[in-house]
Amino acid sequence: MSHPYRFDRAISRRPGASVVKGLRAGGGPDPSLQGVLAEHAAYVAALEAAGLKVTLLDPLEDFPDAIFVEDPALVFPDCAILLNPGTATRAGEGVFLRPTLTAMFDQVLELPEGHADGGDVLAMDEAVYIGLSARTDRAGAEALARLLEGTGRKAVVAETPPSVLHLKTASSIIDEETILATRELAASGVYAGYRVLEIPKGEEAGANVLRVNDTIFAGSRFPRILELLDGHGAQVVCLENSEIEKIDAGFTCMSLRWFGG
Ligand code: CIR
Repeated sequence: MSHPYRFDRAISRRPGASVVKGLRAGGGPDPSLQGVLAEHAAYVAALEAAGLKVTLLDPLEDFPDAIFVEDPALVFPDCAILLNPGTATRAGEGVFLRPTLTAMFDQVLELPEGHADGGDVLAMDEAVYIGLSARTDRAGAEALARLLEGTGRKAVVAETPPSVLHLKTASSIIDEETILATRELAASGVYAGYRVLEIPKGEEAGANVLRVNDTIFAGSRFPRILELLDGHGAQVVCLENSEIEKIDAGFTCMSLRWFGG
């Protein structure tokens, strides 16, 4: 079985100049290219500092959102799954990930129908949660659940609050037993059986944090989340994401991570 946060390998993609035209749900200005490049480089450096060997792919200028490699694919120690992102401008990204995944994984499965974004998938040891969202439809979620079940994993399809982009925009893995989630998502009961740390009111935008080995990457502008994680005994790595955030980036979405052994 996979482990929810022990990783030694990652794939990430360098931003190209077109990244400033990335999608954003709430409108707003373009991020600065220099800012995105600096924040992305710091993120990759933090993955390396956490002990991961990072394969850095070249920019894809035709796909402004291609740095979010977690959306077109899912990876586990024993297999990768090419998904089908639920927004037209991102539909072609998987083609450019396939050669890397084929080189690195014995088995590369493919979503046979529907749409699903990796941002809607939160993988714990006991179950893989798949959120229904504007990007992940029921046909895609159920097809993905069947694929996961075929690899011996349990899959749970869940509703995601309508206001959030992805399931992991509103929830993150903290440890084997603990999930950080917005109050709204916690109240849905999807994570029943886990300890749920609720996001302090007003800091919902910081709900996407990334547990990597002994550390948790979190946004520097969410002091109450930082305090909550600190109180939980987590070793927090504070990262600046004020520019990448303008195109709705979180920390989980900028890499694919797995334990290769
Ligand atoms: C998008 O809207 O697709 C990108 N601008 C942001 C994707 C972020 N991905 C994620 O949270 N998994």
